[in-house]
Amino acid sequence: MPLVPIVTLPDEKILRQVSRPVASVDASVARLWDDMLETMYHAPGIGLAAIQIGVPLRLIVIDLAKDGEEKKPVFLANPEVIWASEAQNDYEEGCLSIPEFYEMVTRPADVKVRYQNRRGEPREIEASGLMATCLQHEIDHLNGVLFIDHISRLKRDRVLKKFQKAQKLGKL
Ligand code: GNR
Ligand code: NI
Repeated sequence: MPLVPIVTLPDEKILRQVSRPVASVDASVARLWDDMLETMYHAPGIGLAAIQIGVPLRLIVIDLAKDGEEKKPVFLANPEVIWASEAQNDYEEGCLSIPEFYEMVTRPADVKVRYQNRRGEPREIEASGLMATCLQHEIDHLNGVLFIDHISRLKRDRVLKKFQKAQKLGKL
């Protein structure tokens, strides 16, 4: 199973795309999920959206297992937030598409997400804590939204500029 390069800033042409739903969870989707999972584990990261490897489909993988714990990957197709709590939570977020940048983000503390699993069956998951944050972060990716869109404009513009400059200097 191949490791796939992760798309990073300043490549907003890819990262800002709105991904399209998968019509059916078939063998090609399973293969893509497996490539995403391997790429995510290698990075390492706790979640990955297909657009981060350049594929504009509404597919996510998440695995919150810590180093040395048994892996428990979750595969989600066409995920939708169907409920979000009023209560908010702050979490210091990072993103494999924005390497080495971390900032506090406020989001709903608890969410309910509807999706299709690896067999194409409809499922719902109610999540809190890091899982709730990660689900929202990944679903944002499917809509072309990055976590820096949830921080101040000053900080966002600063990080965008940094990546644009790094590319111009041949450092990306
Ligand atoms: O690996 C990741 N860690 C993380 C930490 C806090 C909030 C969100 C995340 S997701 C990120 C991987 C990633 O970029 N997924 O899109
Ligand atoms: Ni991300």
